[in-house]
Amino acid sequence: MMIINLIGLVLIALIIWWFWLYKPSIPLELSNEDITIVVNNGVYQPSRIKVPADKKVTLHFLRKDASPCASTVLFPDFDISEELTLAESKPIILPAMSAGEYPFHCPMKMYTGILLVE
Ligand SMILES: [Cu+2]
Repeated sequence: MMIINLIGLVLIALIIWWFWLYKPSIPLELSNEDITIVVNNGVYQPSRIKVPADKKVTLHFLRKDASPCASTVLFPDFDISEELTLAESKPIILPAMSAGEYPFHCPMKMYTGILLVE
């Protein structure tokens, strides 16, 4: 009984670590005109995106994860909430932004990313 409880606790800890604490160490900064962000395995790839200030930017979200978690992406600073269709590239047009950091994420913040506007 003890052992089973312990295994359960370890699993819960792993799940929390994966979804909320784990930050991939891969270089994830991208600055480009045409940015595609792949939504898969609990991460946006890339998840740190450099974009120029005072310019409209289009991000293309390509969702590969079938879980409902991956189906919506939010940009809270701009009141943007977009549905992503599985295996389709969805363009999201962002307004011209002033320099700063703007997060984006799924409704439960399991998927998280950040826009670095400079
Ligand atoms: Cu989620």
